[in-house]
Amino acid sequence: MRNLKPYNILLLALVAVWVKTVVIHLMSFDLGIETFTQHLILWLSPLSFLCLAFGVAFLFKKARNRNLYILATILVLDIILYGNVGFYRFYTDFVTIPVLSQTSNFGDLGSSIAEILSWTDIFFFIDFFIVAIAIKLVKDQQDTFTFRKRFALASIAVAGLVFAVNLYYAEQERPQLLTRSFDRVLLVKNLGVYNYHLYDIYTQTKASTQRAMANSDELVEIQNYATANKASINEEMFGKYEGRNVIFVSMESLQSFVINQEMNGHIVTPFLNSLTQDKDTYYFSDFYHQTGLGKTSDSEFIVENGFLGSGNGAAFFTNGENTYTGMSGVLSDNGYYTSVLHPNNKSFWNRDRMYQSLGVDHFYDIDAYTIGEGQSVGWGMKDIPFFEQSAQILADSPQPFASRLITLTNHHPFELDEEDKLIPEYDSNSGTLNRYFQTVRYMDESLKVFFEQLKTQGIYDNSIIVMYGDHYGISELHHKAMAKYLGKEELTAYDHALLQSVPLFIHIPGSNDGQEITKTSGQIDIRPTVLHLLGISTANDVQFGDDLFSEEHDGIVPFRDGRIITSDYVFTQDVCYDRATGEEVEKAVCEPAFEKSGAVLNYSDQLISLDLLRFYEQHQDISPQTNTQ
Ligand code: GP9
Ligand code: MN
Repeated sequence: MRNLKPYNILLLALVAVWVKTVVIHLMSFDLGIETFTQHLILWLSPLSFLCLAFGVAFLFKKARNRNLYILATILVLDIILYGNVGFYRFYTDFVTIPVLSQTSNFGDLGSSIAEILSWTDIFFFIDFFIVAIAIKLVKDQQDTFTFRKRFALASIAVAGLVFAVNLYYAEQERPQLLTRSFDRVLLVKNLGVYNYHLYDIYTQTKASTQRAMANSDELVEIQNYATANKASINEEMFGKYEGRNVIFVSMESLQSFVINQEMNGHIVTPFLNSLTQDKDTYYFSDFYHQTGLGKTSDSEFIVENGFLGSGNGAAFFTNGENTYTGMSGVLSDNGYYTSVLHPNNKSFWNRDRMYQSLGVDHFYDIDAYTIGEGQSVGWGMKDIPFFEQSAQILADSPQPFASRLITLTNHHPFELDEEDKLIPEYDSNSGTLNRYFQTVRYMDESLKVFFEQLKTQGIYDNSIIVMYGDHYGISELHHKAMAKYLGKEELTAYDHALLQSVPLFIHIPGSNDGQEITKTSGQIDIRPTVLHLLGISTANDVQFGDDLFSEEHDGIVPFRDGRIITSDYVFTQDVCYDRATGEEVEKAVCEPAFEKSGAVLNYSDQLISLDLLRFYEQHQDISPQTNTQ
């Protein structure tokens, strides 16, 4: 074992950096590490990267060079970690590569630098000093060891193993961490700062290589398609509500199957049910969510842009720095004050950055709210206090405003405090579905409170309120329980497709034209519908939605996963079903919908991954090739 002595310094360096890294993760970032597994992940997460980084040291034969490499490595890692701590103190977020290139952001930081840094921060470099002193004290030991390369290789193997175990536990904690969950706090919590940066480098490099190859011709083709397939406007509705405020409410996990239904004799959504009969509400009863991995953020993306999110992840995260022609930006350009109100941490779904790209003027995140005792459950602030405080924020906003409010209580795992349970649980084998009815009932109550508050605040009459379910709440995993509730033997792929229906309400006080609209439609249609009601043209927009009030609305709804629903057919798992009978029919019957679905899916992906809307300004005056002219 004498031969291993020269590597004592290496071992000391690894342990010192490791322990220090964990302590700093605990002390300097608010990662919400509570359970045993979360602590285990925290300890595991830096180790794989450190094994790799320090494993390279085995390749240096001379102790002097090896020690220099070790010290340099520690210094670089210390600077990275300390850089993140400084950034976090100011932004409560982690550094990303695009952020490093946005030096203008750092302007805000200038005067605060002195406040952010403190002399006690020297602690962040303690590992460097410990190892430097140890190197001074220990006499140079020349390496006579002959297996250096094997040790270097072994370090890679250990790193790989540790990383696999880390990922295993992280997946348990947060399923689909790398594909679905794109909150930087969650990434750092589960991967550690060093691996998080590797992941960031990987995603950003991939995106920028694809982007660099693109040119404006690709946008011209897509814009031609969008223009040629645009439904005509409804002259009577266009501009009818010009100048009104618009309040969008994204109703968390709300599916249509609870609307106008009972659960063991209990009405689930009394307030929303009343809107389905209301003289001032258009209720769209065959409306579908079109989200993919980005869940809530995808629904926001679709409503803002009028095209689908990414097929490979959450566009909010993978392409948050793109140029977009978001509805918020369009409304801002038309004199609106645009905002999003959502009492969650601002980095969740990369919202803080993406909202800038979409042209949102202000994001009221968790810091804009006062969460009193008993006002928080599950994922955060309860919907009722959220709506109460939000109504005040809206009342204080410059008018006209266009604001999106995103609810939170009706989120998996659907938890409630006793006093908020207004109906009992359901009695199936799925606790998730059983509790879902209760949280939906609570959210329905919160919407009633919101309407009352808007009236109290005097902003109700001059507003349009657009409310939609963001995505499904009950996944196919709960098919047995759902079958029981729906009174069916079992659920087929056809049933699952139709269960993706979420409600859409367009409530226009004083319109006196309320009705149920049964035409088949999807989230992609919200943008042109709302802009047209306000008298804003979408003739040159690169988007694929159709105005819901247009006579020409085609009623083909493409899903992000390739499923298609039309008023007559459902296409899922490569099978075509007739909606009149629910029976399987020849695939050819569904074929007319394939072209649109394929185009919307592919073009949406291209617009996102190639960042094509950065070419938009130059090309908005092109003469489109239309079928109708
Ligand atoms: C988080 C909330 C829920 O801020 O929007 O996100 P989800 O998990 O539904 O996508
Ligand atoms: Mn959601």
